[in-house]
Amino acid sequence: MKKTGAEIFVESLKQEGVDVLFGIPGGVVLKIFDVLHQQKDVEVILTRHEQGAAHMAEGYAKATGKAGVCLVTSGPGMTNIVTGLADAFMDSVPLVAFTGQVSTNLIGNDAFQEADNVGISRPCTKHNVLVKDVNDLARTIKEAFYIATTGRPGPVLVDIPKDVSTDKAEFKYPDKVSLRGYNPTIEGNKHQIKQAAEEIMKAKKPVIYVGGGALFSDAADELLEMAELTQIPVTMTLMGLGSFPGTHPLSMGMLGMHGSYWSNMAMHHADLLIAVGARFDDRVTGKLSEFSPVARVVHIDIDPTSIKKNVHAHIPIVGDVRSVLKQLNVLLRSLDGNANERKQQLKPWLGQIEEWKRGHPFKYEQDDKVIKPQYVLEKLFEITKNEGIVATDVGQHQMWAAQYFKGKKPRTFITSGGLGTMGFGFPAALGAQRAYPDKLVMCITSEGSFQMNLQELATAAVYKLPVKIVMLNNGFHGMVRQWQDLFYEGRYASSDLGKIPDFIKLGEAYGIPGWRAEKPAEVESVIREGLKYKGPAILDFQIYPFENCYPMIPAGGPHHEMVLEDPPDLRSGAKKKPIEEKEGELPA
Ligand SMILES: Cc1ncc(C[n+]2csc(CCOP(=O)(O)OP(=O)(O)O)c2C)c(N)n1
Repeated sequence: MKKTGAEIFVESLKQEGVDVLFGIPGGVVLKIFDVLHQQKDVEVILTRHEQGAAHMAEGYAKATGKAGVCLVTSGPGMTNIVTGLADAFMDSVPLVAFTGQVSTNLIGNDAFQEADNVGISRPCTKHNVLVKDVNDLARTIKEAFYIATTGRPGPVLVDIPKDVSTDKAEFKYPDKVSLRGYNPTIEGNKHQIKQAAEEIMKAKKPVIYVGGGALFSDAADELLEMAELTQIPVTMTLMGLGSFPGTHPLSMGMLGMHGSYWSNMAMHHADLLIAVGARFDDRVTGKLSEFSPVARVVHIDIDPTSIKKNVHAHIPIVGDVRSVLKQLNVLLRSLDGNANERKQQLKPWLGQIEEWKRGHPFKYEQDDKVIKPQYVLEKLFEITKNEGIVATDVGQHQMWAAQYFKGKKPRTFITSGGLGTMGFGFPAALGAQRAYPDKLVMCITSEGSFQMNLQELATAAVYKLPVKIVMLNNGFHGMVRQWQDLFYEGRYASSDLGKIPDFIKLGEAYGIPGWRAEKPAEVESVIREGLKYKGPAILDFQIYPFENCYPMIPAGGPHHEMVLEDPPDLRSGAKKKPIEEKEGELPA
């Protein structure tokens, strides 16, 4: 029996094992929403903004490794997900976005709510396609999921005109996909892997530098094995956090602009870098001409276009990180005759790293008057025993979360790394919470970012998604204010947000309770109250507004020239403008 395009759409999602999609209806997708409404296998989460839907799908995907799915209407529905597509593209998130389109006979007519969805999304999707015939719909959906989740994952957009959703065709879901020209390499080249193993055993100052690719390929076990076999210290990018246990003795934590002193120094002095699923992003490399000046580079990545893009690789290995590390570990095991000898060989290097660490640990001063953001995060980490999933927004709070919340497990630190999208954190946390309803999910945010998607409080309330919103409220676009303090003589151009709105009252309007801490002594009880509450909750920490995030490599600077603390004139407060209470603003 023939089925409508809308029925084919829903059956195809079921075949892909999709249990939830995020979206908002509109004229051209009403038929699809109507069919979705009449079945129970695929839940529809109605968001309050399409951007929220796209980030929820990303959060779901980042937490599970499965494709996240969103469905929106044509025109403004589609343009509202562009930030989500670009975000997913930069962070290699498997996202399948379905957009409605005007009927095929109207395309190009400037019809109501017509937009060139394929044209607009071309530079920010891994693949996109307009379905012109209902007979192509099932195959196109199969291909979309395949492309989104294989190779280097990424967003795929499928544009479905209204008549395609109402026309009928026989439904047969293809068993497999065959795409000419798309064949991701999985196994690494044996010769190059042997070369890499030899370099690894020879190196005296090696560093394993891990990016998000290690998480996407689920390579945490293989990575741990390699590090322990070779005793090589591991540093992670923001996207790679969680791929290696942050509390492991070989972990150096995050590197880059706000990374640990010791990991950046190790990068600068290394004689060998083993880059694992990382892309040498500028926030990591700093000044390229002075980046790891003496190191030889082994670069493992599934995406051949990432290799040698920014930094020369002496031994390039194209392949799936997990498969390549498995191959490499077999060789390393056979080459490593004497583990003790290996430890002796690296002793001076590991000792040097320890010394850097002891000399310049992460530090902050907490008195009994004003709350420091780092203190809140340390307490939260201690109390939650590193059991939950954290999704962050973008700014200082994101960097502090990366430094102080040393995620132990893969897929528990969800953040917008590449695009740096403020407004990502809260919807992403909701997506992760939908994936794992019984896990503790926290959104670490600040008032600037949170206000970019706060409408999703309604989604949290309606679907009873118990995300804990941990707000490090400094009344500023804090990261912008930090740069203005350091590089613009303290002129706070458009970075002062003030104390508006009152987030506790805002939460009340949505039926979401909140707790506020204004003094350090209140921090612990606010965390405990919020965590005890069964539903979504807002924890509003009124933090010291002028705290700066260190270490910091000034943009374009080399790794060994980190700024470690406020310059003396800043610390004396000479350049700081007092916070004024403005008319119409709510009191702190
Ligand atoms: C959508 C978007 N707009 C602007 C920026 C530029 N930006 C980066 S950090 C930042 C300030 C973030 O402020 P807030 O969310 O309050 O976090 P804080 O730094 O105070 O912790 C801004 C405006 C961005 N990253 N994303």
